[in-house]
Amino acid sequence: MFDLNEHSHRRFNLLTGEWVIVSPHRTKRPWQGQTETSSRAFLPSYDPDCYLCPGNDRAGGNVNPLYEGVFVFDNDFAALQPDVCGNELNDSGLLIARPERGVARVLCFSPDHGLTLPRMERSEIRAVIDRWADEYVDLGNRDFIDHVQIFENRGEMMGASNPHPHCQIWASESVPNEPAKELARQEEYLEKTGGCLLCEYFRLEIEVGERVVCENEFFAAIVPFWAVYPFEVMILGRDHRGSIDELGGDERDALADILKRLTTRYDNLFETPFPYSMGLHQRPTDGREHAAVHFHAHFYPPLLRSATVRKFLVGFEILGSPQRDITPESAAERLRGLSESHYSTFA
Ligand code: H2U
Ligand code: ZN
Repeated sequence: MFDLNEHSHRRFNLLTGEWVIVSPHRTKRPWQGQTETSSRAFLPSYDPDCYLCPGNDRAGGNVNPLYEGVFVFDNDFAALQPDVCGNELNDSGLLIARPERGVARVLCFSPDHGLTLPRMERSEIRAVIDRWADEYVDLGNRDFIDHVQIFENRGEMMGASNPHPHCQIWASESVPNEPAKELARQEEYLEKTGGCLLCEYFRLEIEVGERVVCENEFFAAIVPFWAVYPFEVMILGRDHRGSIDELGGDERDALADILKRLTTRYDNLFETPFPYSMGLHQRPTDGREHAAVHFHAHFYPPLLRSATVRKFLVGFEILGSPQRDITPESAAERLRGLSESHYSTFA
């Protein structure tokens, strides 16, 4: 009998159409790794050398205002620029390139340099969500912008250049690879079944329960059945919404609640600020309806066994397909067992 907890197998990612290899037999007891001594020291509220703190200098002679809530500015080193032009390059169908226009922005969550999402108040996170919605709409409304990607790199391990709580927004002329794959899979499902792939998946996960980390009236944090990263999580909404601007006030509060609770559990896992890349996936902004798209967020954290032992996608994973040892079910169980009070407040 095929046993997901015993036998090597591969799982299908509904959203990308790709497979991940799971090797549960390799770590019968994954939780006996080293434990780190936790650091409860936090960064100061203001850092005179931080280019994101209120009143400080940025590149190119810009100065941050003495902002009080969230603060957004155009990235001084934008990866995409609005004013490139020209034609497609196509040499024998072998060398293909296109100009790509875009806008890159930086969004500070708080003027407080020392805060992080899990240690912010729900009302403060709600203000971030409101701004995400406004930026999605404003940037998406520009005629040359077909997609708005909001994402946060947290921690040096993930390449964040600054610990000040912030995220980035890259709005682009074309739909990037990952959302394009997800769009195709969701459209295919809608066409085949007449239903929404993630509405159905949400219902199934809530019914089964074993991969749910935490939930509230509108949202749940779920370790997806096809997770690649050890503690990968998707935040999924119960109701069908294509983008964050469609969320009502109660739903935005619920999203803030889930973000706080999930990131608190993450920090508590190894009693250390938990690095991750997270981002929102929503409807492209090309003016079409995209009824198939169900708004969600992905969290991809690299840590595996401790504050320093991380998963690397190397070898077979680059050349073949991703692989994991601990099962998504055991990762969810581990996250479920953690407190929703931040470790910095423990006695
Ligand atoms: P990351 O920590 O995720 O790298 O985001 C910080 C961004 O801030 C980064 O994209 C930008 C960098 O280009 N930045 C400015 O826009 N102005 C500055 O003065 C420094 C950094
Ligand atoms: Zn700062």
